[in-house]
Amino acid sequence: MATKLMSWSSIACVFLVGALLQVVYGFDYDVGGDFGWNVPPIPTFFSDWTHNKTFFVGDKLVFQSNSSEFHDVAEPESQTDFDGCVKPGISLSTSSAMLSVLLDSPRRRYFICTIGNHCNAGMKFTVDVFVNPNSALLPPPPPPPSSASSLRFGAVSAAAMTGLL
Ligand SMILES: [Cu+2]
Repeated sequence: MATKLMSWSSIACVFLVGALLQVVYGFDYDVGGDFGWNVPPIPTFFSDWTHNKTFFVGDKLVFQSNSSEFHDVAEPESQTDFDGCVKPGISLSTSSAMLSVLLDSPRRRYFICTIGNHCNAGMKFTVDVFVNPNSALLPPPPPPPSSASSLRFGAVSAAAMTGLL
């Protein structure tokens, strides 16, 4: 019984530390899960993959392809280019089997593969990157009300008290 309780609390502890680390250091997402960054079985495969995920600043997208397939990763700058599978001037990666992309700011980003017809076949997805509400990197809260207004409040309450007395 005691050991069981202890193991459960250890698991909870590991989970909590994990969650904390995720907040501080971000989370690495393997794009496409176990399937990886390859030509998908259905065109909506990668948008389906993003569907139940919330991406935060500090998270990383890890693109990994099968060694038997050749892919790249490129970032169109607009929805129109993304929709049309328009190849941007610069690809993030042209040949490496693995690429890690840091989600560095809160904005929408578009990713496609520009090789052959892969983008039209479904090697494309968007991510909306949010500021993590639990992040320690949040900007400091606004300063407290100025001392002038609290002095005024003090004077008013002093006057009110004098009136009451
Ligand atoms: Cu490809």
